[in-house]
Amino acid sequence: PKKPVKVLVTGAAGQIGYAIVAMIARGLMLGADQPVVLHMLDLPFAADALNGVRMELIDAALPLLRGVVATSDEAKAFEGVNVAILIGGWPRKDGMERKDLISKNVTIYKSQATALQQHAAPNCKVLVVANPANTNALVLKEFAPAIPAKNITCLTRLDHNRALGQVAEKLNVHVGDVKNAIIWGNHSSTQFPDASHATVCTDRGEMPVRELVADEKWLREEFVSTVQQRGAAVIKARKQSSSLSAASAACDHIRDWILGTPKGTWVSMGVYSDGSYGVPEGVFYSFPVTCEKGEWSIVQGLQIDGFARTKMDASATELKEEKSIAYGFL
Ligand code: NAX
Repeated sequence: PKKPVKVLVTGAAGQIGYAIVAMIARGLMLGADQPVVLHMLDLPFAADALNGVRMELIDAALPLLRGVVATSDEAKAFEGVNVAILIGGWPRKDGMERKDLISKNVTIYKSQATALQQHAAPNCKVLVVANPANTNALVLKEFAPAIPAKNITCLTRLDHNRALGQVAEKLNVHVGDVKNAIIWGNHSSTQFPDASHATVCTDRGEMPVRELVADEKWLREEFVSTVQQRGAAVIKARKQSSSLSAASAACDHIRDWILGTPKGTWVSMGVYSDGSYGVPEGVFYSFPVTCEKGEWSIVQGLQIDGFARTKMDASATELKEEKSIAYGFL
């Protein structure tokens, strides 16, 4: 029998937290044969709600779930964890400026970096979901220098999955047959969703999406803006932000990172830039990656045309701005 893996979910009393803990405890993140111990962190004011989530997990009688820790103490929450999903953060409220959002979250991620470095298992893998996700990941990296930068990532898989979904809808094919979309850049409206390398598995073999869509204007305009604006469209419809799709994407992200991406398939992950594709170093940027044996690597050698270049640079510029705002609060 496998030894249980300890998985931390912060912001576990929130919307995404509520959706993801059940997915993790049912094996959707680490596999159907991998027992887990869930560590759930939320703020003291949410302690009752968090305890309610703990009660429901017990009531769900989940065979893979070998223990639950529900706490508002960071040290206790990070103790010995192998995987950390950081969803807790200061929410964006109406009229709040980006600067204010960054400043509130810098404080939180600075403190969590300390807890991560002091208490987590040595090779802990970290996924930052809370916004501004790329910049929160950067703050975490800066204040947890003992943690290798490659162990810290941020979530752009939801945007990636949205891109696959839009292609599938457009071509009326199964989403499982579409692969190798790319999200470049920031998890924000400057992200560049790129389907120019994506393919669809058809009766005639693997076909480029570009050829099947045969509508460059759709790929450059409607597709890009629909994916960029999808989060806002869900809020408008649901009066609440995406949560089941975000939880599902976070499970996909960790599963592929730890168990590996299928041969010939890449996914999008926000990682610490090494300067690939002319992206500046020193920011967390979303790239196409493949994963093997628990390590991601950036897919190299893809052709970047002038259109893509402009979009990729614009998102990099925004990330550098966010970085300088965040550093102003450090
Ligand atoms: P909720 O407001 O429902 O939940 C957030 C929870 O975090 C709350 O229970 C809150 O008490 C808790 N929290 C706040 N500060 C904390 C701290 N210091 N330690 C522990 N817990 C803390 O938000 P939800 O809809 O679940 O979204 C969570 C975060 O995900 C937000 O920042 C949101 O912007 C971000 N998102 C990121 C996405 C991505 O693709 N990267 C997509 C979905 C989502 O919008």
